[in-house]
Amino acid sequence: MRIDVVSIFPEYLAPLELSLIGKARQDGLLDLTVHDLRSFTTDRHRTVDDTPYGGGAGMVMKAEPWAQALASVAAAQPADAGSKPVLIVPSPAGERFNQALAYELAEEDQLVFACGRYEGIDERVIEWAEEHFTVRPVSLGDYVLNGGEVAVLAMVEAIGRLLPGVVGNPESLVEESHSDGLLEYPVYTKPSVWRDREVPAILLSGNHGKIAQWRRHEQYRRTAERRPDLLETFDAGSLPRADRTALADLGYDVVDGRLKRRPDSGSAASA
Ligand code: JD8
Repeated sequence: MRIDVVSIFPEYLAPLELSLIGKARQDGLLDLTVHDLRSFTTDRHRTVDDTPYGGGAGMVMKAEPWAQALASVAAAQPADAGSKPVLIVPSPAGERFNQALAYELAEEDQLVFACGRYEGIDERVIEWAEEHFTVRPVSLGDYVLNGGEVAVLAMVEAIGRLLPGVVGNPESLVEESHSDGLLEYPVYTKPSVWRDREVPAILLSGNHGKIAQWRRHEQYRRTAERRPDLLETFDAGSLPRADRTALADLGYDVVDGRLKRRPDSGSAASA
């Protein structure tokens, strides 16, 4: 996969030279280039912003440098590529980024990330970009950041780790939080007793079937307690009886392959 990032703070993306993503780049699994938007300005002051039409506080990012930068990146798309590159525009007004979108984007040949700053990018850039890209405004979450770089760091890591060969043991991707629609189970390591706190005995039993069942039930408990919204879309179509019993203990019944919370079931934490 090829990833291009455009930002006025290219050094903000330096963490992508480290750890798993950095190694993937060194190993040729990920071709990632960061571009300085100011390289695409033509005035002496390398101007990228101006005052907003209609008034209001702050500045807006000028359209022309963005068009020059994005056209330059789009041109780098290999000629044989079947589809337009995807342009991801981090924005508090975007669709929510989640694991499903990470998996979807990990299938693309090329991703381009446009890191806005100030009050945002002139909207005409987004309209113009539709001719050259599949444009996806994407939000990291329902809170306000000062620009798109933090979101790009998170998205590139979430997407990059899904690429073949990046994570040592692909099996570890299967059991992760959100990959199966649930939060992940708690993990423990040596010593088995730490400050008078013991590791759950089942994990020391060597009974792998029971351990897998305990971990799954812990996923249900944690998800019911911390992210009940995820249980609304969880596919409960083919659960073993023990799982249905564990969910019933948490106040959830399986109805037509979906989980339905019993009105009288109080909070999951008290289950
Ligand atoms: C891009 C400029 C700052 C946003 C005036 C504060 C993503 N989940 C998210 N929250 N915030 C962003 C985000 C914020 C950005 C830009 C992404 C470009 N800002 C602006 C509008 C209000 N300032 C984001 N992904």
